[in-house]
Amino acid sequence: MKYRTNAQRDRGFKPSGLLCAVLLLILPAAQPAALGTRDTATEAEFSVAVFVPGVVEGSPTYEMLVAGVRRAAEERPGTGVRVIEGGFNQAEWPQSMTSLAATQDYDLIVTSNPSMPEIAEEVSQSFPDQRFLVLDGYLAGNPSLYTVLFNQREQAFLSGYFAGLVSTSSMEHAKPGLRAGLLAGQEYPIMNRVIRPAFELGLQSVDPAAVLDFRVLGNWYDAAAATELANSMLDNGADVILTISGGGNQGVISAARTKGAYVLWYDSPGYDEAPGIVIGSTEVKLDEAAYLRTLDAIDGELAFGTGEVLGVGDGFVGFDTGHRLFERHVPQQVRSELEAMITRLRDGDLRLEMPTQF
Ligand code: RBF
Repeated sequence: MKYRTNAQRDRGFKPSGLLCAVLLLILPAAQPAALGTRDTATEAEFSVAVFVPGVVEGSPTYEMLVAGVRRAAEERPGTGVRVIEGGFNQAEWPQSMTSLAATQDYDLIVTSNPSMPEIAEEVSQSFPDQRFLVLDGYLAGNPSLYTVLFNQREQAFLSGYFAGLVSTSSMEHAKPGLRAGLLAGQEYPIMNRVIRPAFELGLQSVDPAAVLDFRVLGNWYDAAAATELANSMLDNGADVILTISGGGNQGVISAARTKGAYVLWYDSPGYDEAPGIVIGSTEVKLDEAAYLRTLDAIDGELAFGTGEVLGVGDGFVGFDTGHRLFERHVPQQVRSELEAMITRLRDGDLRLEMPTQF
């Protein structure tokens, strides 16, 4: 049972399975408003605020963030979680984070994306006792923060290598030559200096003459604009597109469906989004990292002041090669070449270090 009111918890409320089922049916109707309104956090023994810089739906990393923190809270009774969606206006995030810290209601604020360590650091100047756990970003040396960065160099390289194999394969929609697209929600240091070049390096490991068509959506939600950009990439000869654009990802799928092309998902397995179109998916275990580090924080064991980097060798970055749709739609030859590359990364035979300074 995920959501108990404080009153229910105080009475030692333990709903039966049947009651749970009934509550699950009526709760959404009884509480239709925003995620943040169901506030079980502030009177809990340990209170966690999850600040989502954007909206949860449609963004794989944010969906994993919320799931991971909730899982940790369920495992430590007495932990309250409140999820706050910060929306797409990035200029408002520092103020929203400041307001959260100013309440002094939360033992921990958890958030995720590469721009958030800096914002948390800024807030910590005014509220040094507030603790932050930031996923998908890096900052070491501030005693208020713990950060977890994923090796996106490895991740983007694997995606590019797979795109290259697909584009040069005998698969139905593969066109002659190697030309692949990458659609980014916006430009930011990790995108420009890590993801984009590593994706291109992956393509060129298959064919040195490979061409990358890089486009920027300019936001993390506009699916119609994403369709237009994807159409343009496909008209220019791309046959496979990696999309990292939040809600824009659905627009890329539409274009690929109409024109006959392939889409690569990035942060979590996306095969079920469009079987036969989304044919490859890297993944970061952001949910697992959020779960583990939130547990550590609840248990008083999180080493604030440090930043960690997790990659393929740690089991936190990978390519989902076990999915039935991957096995169904991708030829054996392509799958085994990809597996060989994953093994090289896992064994440290190929090293792609993740920079932490940008
Ligand atoms: N990724 C999303 O899927 N949805 C978002 O709303 C989103 N917003 C972001 C905002 C900023 C300022 C930055 C720097 C990145 C954002 N990302 C978003 C990208 C995300 O953090 C991550 O880099 C990518 O998902 C690749 O792992």
